[in-house]
Formats: sequence, structure tokens, C-alpha cells
Amino acid sequence: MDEKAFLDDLRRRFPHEPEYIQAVEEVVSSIADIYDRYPAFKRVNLLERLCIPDRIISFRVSWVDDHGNVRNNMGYRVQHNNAIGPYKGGIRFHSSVNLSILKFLAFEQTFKNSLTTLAMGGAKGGSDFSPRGKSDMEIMRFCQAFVNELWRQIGPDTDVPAGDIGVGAREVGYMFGWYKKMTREFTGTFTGKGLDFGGSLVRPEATGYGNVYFLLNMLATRGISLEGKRVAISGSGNVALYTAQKLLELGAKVVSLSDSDGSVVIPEGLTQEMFDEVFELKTLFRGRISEFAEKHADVCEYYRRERPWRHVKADIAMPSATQNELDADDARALLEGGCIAVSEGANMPSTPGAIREFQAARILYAPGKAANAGGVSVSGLEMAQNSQKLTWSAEEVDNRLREIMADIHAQCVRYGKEDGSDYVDYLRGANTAGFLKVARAMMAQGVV
Ligand code: NDP
Ligand code: 8G0
Repeated sequence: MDEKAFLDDLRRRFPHEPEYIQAVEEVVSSIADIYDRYPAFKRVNLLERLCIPDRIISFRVSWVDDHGNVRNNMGYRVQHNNAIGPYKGGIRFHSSVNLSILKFLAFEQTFKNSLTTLAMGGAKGGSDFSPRGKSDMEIMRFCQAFVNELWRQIGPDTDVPAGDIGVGAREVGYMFGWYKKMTREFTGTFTGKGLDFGGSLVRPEATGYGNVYFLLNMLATRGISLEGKRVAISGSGNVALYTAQKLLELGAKVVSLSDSDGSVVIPEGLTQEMFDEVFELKTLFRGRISEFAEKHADVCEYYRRERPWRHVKADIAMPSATQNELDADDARALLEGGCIAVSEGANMPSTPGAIREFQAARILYAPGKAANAGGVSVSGLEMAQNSQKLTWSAEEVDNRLREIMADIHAQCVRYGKEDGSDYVDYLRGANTAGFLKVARAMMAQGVV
């Protein structure tokens, strides 16, 4: 394959979509060899069909704020690929949302969902609406206006949205409510629902817990124990908090958290009491990390508008906020501090330069599409429970989550182990394993 020509063409056609091009470039460089090994792929131009989304739905969302002003936001759903199952992926509400970001996320989702072993295609959606500072009723009206545009395009066997940044149980509840009203059907079209109306136990915890399970699998390949290890986390949302919770349970030290205003570093590690407090602050009161840092100024440092990486000494990093939040300089600072493993909770948090640093240093590095796949996996289990009209116990879901993460780890090792050494390139492994399943399904289904 002429990798350069392919990417140049994509850049020419989508000149204002850097995140999308970044995600495609990373996958294409991983799979180029295997793609060339099967000439049948090229004959049907599989790569281009796999990289360009099946369809993009975009719309204006008009809603009325609490002062009676009419406000307009953009809404999108990128249905990337449904070769192995219905489109599946979260909805993001954040001021930074644009098509480039949603296209990269939908593209990544396709490979991630393939790794989960469940039948789900890839999609992502969202809006440049910012929930920050909005009242509960404004959030509700926005969610209703958003779904009013989208409801015809989704369904339990068509496309199943969920939460993501800025979209949690509250927003999923409002979206599900409006969807149910429009369709007059009670179906499992959204995941991440409340427990009383079809949600799955362990879905809120799944991404963070799953990432820790993946990390444990990686550490085991080098005979390293998690106990007592210092772990730097970024973010303080759904993924970051449940990652921290599981780490504390397993005896690791959580030495940082952050939000979009800044980072808190806790050199001696969060205590359980401090964790309970930050959990309540973030989930119940929608407070800021700066408030927490101020209250615990005796044991914490706060870095306004900065990410944690250059300020912590950590054995392990688990970036869990957003894309491109850890660059090459951050990676070098982490490595100098003795970092031995990076397991990504967020989607594409490390820049290509940072990934090169980690891989050159031969530390354990797991890309988000493998390490954070626990979230969408339990969403898949939520879909299974909804179609069975049954709910499984927390233990059952957690056990399946552990099995799925171990399976994803095994796929990464199988396709990522370098010849003649023990080193595992988890990025190459995840991309290759994710690609092969989707590619086989696309080949079997013809040009559609
Ligand atoms: P939340 O909205 O619950 O939390 C996001 C956290 O990241 C918040 O602390 C937020 O700070 C911070 N953040 C968001 N955007 C930025 C930014 N541009 N710069 C700095 N900080 C930022 O989202 P999630 O925890 O659900 O998602 C975090 C990441 O994990 C995303 O990349 C998401 O795609 C990915 N992911 C999520 C899954 C899930 O199940 N939820 C599954 C797999 C991946 P603030 O509070 O200030 O906004
Ligand atoms: O449940 C989901 O489909 C979902 C929600 C939020 C994020 C993700 C992801 O895998 O990035 C999936």
C-alpha cells in the first residue's frame, strides 16, 4: 500500500480535520503490512471504505435558555461502520466538539468495538453545547431538542448511543425519555441508562475498572505488582474517578487528578476519605478540583491551567480526560520520573510524539482503544440484557468485564508481539486485531 499517497489524499479531501487524520494515520501505519499481505483487500478498496464513515448526520439544535433566549448549537452523529453489528458509541457535549473530533472518535470506536468480542459497529455523536453552568431544565430542553433531530436515525438494532464527555446518567435519562416519547417504544436504544429503566449494574464503573484490569494484565507480563505503585491520573470525570476507586481498592497510590481548569498533585497519594470527598464533590455537586485542592492544601499542590504530567513522580500514568492531553515533553518528563506503564482511559490522549517516546523507551503502553474498551463492552452487555429483558448481577457483569479485558489483552499480545523479543507493541496489536475482524466481515458482505 502507498501509505503516503493514501494519507495525502485524505488530507486533501478533509483539510480541516487534524484529529481525524491523526487517528487514521496511526491505524494505517499499524496495518499496512497485513493489508498488503491480502491483495483481495486492495481489489475492493477496503481501506478507503474503512476510513471514511458510512454516513454523517448533522443538524442544528435550537433550544430556549432560562432567560427566554433562543440558542443554537450544532448536533452530529457519525455512523462510521456497521460491518460487525449495529452502530454503537457515545455522545459528547463539549464546547470543543467539531466534526474532526467526532470522526476520529467514531473511527477509533470501530476498532475498539471489534476488540471487545461483542457485535457492535462504530459510531460517535455530540454537540458543541457546553453543559457547564447550565441549569437542570436547560440541560433537559437541550437533550430533548437534540434527540428530536436524531431519533429517526437510531434504534436498538440500528445505532445505540450512550454518554461520553459532558453526557452522564442525567443526560442519557433525558435523551432516552424523549426518544421513548417520539417512538412510543421502550427499547434498549441508549446505554448508560439508570438502573431502574434498563441500565446495567457496573456500567458507570466499567471504563475505569476495565482500564485497571487491562493494566494488571500488562503488568503481569513483566511480573510487576500494582500494590504500592504511584499512579498519575488526569481528569476527574466518570473514567478518572472509577479508575482511582479501583486503584485504591488494590493498594495503589493515586497521586494526581485534574479537570479543565487545572491539576491537583497529591505526593503521598489520596486517602480513601479524600477520594470519597472528591467523588462527592464531582458527582453530586459538580464542583471543581481547585476547591478540593484548596481544602487539602497541606497535602496537595494545585497547578492552574496545567496538566499533571510534569509535576508528578509516578510509576504509572492513566490519562483519562481528553484527546492530545499528553505530548512528547510530558512523556519525557514521565519517563524521567521512572514511569513504567501508560494505560489510556481517554480516547487518543497521547500525541503521536508521546507514543513514540513511550515505545522508544520500551515501557508498557496501551492505547485507549484497548485499555478503555471496558466501557463500551459493558454497554454491549447492557444491550444483551435489554434484549433478554433481564438484569444480571453486579458480580456477573464484573466477571464478564474482567474476561473481556483479558481477552483484549491476549489479542494485543498475539498481534503485537515483536519477532525475536518479548516486547509487545500494544498499539500495533490492538489495531491489527481490531482491523482483521472488521475487514473479514466487510469482505464477506460485498461492496455496500
Ligand atoms: P466526563 O465528562 O465524565 O469527564 C471528563 C473529565 O475530563 C472531566 O474532569 C473534565 O473536566 C476533563 N476534560 C474534558 N475535556 C477537557 C479538556 N478539553 N481539557 C482538559 N480537561 C478536560 O467524561 P468521561 O470521564 O466519560 O470521559 C473521559 C475520556 O474517556 C474521554 O476521552 C472519553 O471519550 C473517554 N471514554 C469514556 C468512556 C465512558 O464510558 N465514559 C468509555 C471510553 C472512553 P471538567 O469537569 O472541567 O469538564
Ligand atoms: O457506551 C458507549 O457506547 C460509550 C460511551 C462513551 C465512550 C465510549 C468509548 O468507547 O469511547 C463508549
